[in-house]
Amino acid sequence: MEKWRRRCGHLLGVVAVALAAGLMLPSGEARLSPDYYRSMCPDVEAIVRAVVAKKVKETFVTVPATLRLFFHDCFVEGCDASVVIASRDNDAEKDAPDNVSLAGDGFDTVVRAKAEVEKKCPGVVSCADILAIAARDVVSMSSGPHWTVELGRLDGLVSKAGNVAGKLPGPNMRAKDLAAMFAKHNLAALDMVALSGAHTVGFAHCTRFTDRLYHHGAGDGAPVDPSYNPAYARQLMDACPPDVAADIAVNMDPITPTAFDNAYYANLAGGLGLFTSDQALYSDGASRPAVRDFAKNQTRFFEAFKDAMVKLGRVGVKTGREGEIRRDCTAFNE
Ligand code: HEM
Ligand SMILES: *[C@@H]1O[C@H](CO)[C@@H](O)[C@H](O)[C@H]1NC(C)=O
Ligand SMILES: CC(=O)N[C@H]1CO[C@H](CO)[C@@H](O)[C@@H]1O
Repeated sequence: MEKWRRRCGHLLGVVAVALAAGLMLPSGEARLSPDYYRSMCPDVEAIVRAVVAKKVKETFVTVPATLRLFFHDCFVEGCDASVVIASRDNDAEKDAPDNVSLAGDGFDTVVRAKAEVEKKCPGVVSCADILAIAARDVVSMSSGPHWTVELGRLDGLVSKAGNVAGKLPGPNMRAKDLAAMFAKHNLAALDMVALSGAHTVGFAHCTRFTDRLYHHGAGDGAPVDPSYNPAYARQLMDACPPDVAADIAVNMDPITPTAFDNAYYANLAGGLGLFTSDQALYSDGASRPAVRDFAKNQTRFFEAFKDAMVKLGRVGVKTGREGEIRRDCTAFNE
């Protein structure tokens, strides 16, 4: 509240109303608006969309890479493009072990979109907002839902590899622990289940799940996680032998890997969840009804996903002195 007040202090006429709104809404929410750039950069969404479309055409990886980059950005320091910062000493957020191989195409999308936006409206659109728009666009460009993106985030002033540990979910987490982690960001269990549906596109490196194939229940004579569909487990073992190279990856959705659809949820019911954290959404009785519902009705998955993405985009939004409009998305100003 103190920072809110400092920022709005000069707007004496509206400060009372703003404070009242600020009291009623969770932090961050009151400051974002779909019309934020209406006067400063009215074409920002069209500019970003054109860059994203071109990039998706070049490589599909743009879709999962950009979507995941947005998620990781928001969960560490809030949605403030802190994950985009490149550091000379390899100690920025993106260098943390937990960045778990964020694909370069997500970063490239933001950098290219920023370059185009700067040509039209220099110095007014944040990298955090560009990433939020691009994450929406890649979903709708892979036949997923489209939603209105709230704008007005500033770019953060902090990006440290050391701040990442414990903030991002791991592939071996249980549903209960995932829900607890998402709850810290005002995301309900249902939002967590819906957002996990992002695993309907993209790739995962073998090393992220081979423990389920070769080391499950060490020494009990049943090394394959029994919650895997046996045929799927064999397919994964073919793709990812025990001595697999670190850079080998598989599709996360083995059925429709490049379509943003609800196949992910039907997969879970059939034992085709790649990670423990995916399969857990079905094996846990608390989240199973939502998985079943999304598997049955794609419209309901899309509605829940849109709502959850808007809520994700409100996490830890920076305003006033907490942030800046970066000139170069990969570096702090000055
Ligand atoms: C619920 C907890 C989650 C866990 C445990 C998790 C974990 C992971 C892991 C381990 C990978 C594989 C990374 C690699 O091997 O390169 C991955 C990939 C991915 N995740 Fe998640 N994730 C979660 C939630 C989310 C959310 C909320 C989103 C976005 C809304 C998301 C989007 C993606 C995408 C699109 C990929 C594919 C990336 C690519 O192909 O480059 N994930 N996730
Ligand atoms: C799917 O859900 C939507 C929204 O709740 C509903 O309008 C629609 O009738 C449902 N479709 C089916 C086939 O149940
Ligand atoms: C895209 C990116 O910067 N990935 C980095 C993630 O962190 C590892 C170290 O843990 C780096 O080697 C990667 O370059």
